[in-house]
Amino acid sequence: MRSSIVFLVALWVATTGGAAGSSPLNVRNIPHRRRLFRRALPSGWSQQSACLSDLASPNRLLSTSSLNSKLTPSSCVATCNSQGYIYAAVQYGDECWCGNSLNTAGGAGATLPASSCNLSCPGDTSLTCGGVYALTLFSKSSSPSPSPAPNTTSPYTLAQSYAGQTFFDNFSFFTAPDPTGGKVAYQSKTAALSQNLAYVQPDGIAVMKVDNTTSLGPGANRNSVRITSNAAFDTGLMIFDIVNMPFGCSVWPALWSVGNHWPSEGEIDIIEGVNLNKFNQMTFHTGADTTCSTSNLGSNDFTGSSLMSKTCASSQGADSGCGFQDKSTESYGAGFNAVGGGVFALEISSAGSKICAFIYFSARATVADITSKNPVPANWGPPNALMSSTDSCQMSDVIKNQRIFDITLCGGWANDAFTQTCPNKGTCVDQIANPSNFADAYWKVQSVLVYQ
Ligand SMILES: *[C@@H]1O[C@H](CO)[C@@H](O)[C@H](O)[C@H]1NC(C)=O
Ligand SMILES: *[C@@H]1O[C@H](CO)[C@@H](O)[C@H](O)[C@H]1NC(C)=O
Ligand SMILES: *[C@@H]1O[C@H](CO)[C@@H](O)[C@H](O)[C@H]1NC(C)=O
Ligand SMILES: CC(=O)N[C@H]1CO[C@H](CO)[C@@H](O)[C@@H]1O
Repeated sequence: MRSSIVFLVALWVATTGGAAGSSPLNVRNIPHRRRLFRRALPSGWSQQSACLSDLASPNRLLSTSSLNSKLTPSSCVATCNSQGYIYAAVQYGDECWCGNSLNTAGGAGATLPASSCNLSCPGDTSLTCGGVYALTLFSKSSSPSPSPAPNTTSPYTLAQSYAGQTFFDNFSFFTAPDPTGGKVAYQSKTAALSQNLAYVQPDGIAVMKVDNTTSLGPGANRNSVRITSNAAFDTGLMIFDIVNMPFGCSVWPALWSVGNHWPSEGEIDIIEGVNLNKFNQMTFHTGADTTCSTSNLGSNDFTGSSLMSKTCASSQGADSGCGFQDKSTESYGAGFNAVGGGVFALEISSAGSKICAFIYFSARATVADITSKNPVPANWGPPNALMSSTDSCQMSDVIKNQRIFDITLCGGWANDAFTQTCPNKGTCVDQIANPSNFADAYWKVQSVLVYQ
């Protein structure tokens, strides 16, 4: 909730499983009349090129050669395969060349007409075994072994369920002034229920909203809702199934978890944004340990955009945390609501003293093992945001997390970003008076499930 950074945006198009195009076999260089090999090649091997140029030493395309008075392409490939090489080539009739890389530095490896590989093989004269400084190349595919079947047994069991008519029973309603300086008056449970700012629909979906019916005088605070779970969790997997999220000019919603003491017990922002932002921002804040960092991550470890700050340790006045921005417009605001929302998962785990926390988002179209309540995060692919600590970053820096939903209005971030994200609308505070500005400012929550 305390982060105040807005950064690069990039459009991301979800890939759906379209039919993979089959690449046509390149038949151009295969000689018509003469077969290259008759016996099957060893498993994983295939012909890579019909005829390539070679050069004299030291510019040979492959590293190792042997002579074989009974040479055929199959016997050469078998020889190279048995010696652990990934390339094989026949040349000059009786030469078998092997190697693990192609040395093209001197210009060897250029494609020649297939007719240049026209010398017959001594082991079978109906076949060709290259030519003069001309070779036929074979290679072993790099990953011939089939990958093991994924483990579909969840490491988790369901510990807490917030859903349906009892959704609000295990949350407390926060009524203090907004710590982020927002122009809101957070309502008690009784007041929120009586004003229909918090209720459960007959279909079991929980709603939390900003007052969108009352006209206010200048400078007045607008009624809103902020709830905190009674239970706190150090580790586990929390799955939030959200049907609709609040957005709009001056609106600053967040779904986040925080410990009892800030920042020493950490904070994780799962959904956060302001005004008309299109992309969700996710942020990890830890206590004072400055070795908690995201600078050790590789760019393929997560799918979001890593924001500027990579030091997760947060304090008053230096509270950027380790931020990530989702690349999908389905992750936030109008784009999120248009697809019926989606599922966010927060996993906090530890391996020894190492902490690993990630946020995973899937727009409405489902993750089967989440739907079936048998979640296996290891099968989901890279998360959208990730903090995976070095050994020195202590687990105790992000513990005792509680979950909070809130919708604040204006306040630090929404004010600062207002003219940029809601141009020509005056100031953020100007928005507060008119209730029609808050028609879209509501959460609809299917469930919050906590697995441990
Ligand atoms: C084999 O190919 C080489 C190079 O293209 C050519 O010079 C030679 O005449 C060919 N020999 C036969 C018998 O086709
Ligand atoms: C599959 O995952 C479960 C839960 O983590 C674990 O208990 C089990 O040993 C795993 N099975 C295999 C074959 O790795
Ligand atoms: C208030 O918001 C609700 C959605 O929660 C919407 O259905 C209703 O039309 C809004 N009312 C006004 C007066 O904007
Ligand atoms: C963990 C916790 O607070 N559980 C409570 C949730 O609310 C129900 C009542 O609806 C209680 O019975 C549980 O103890």
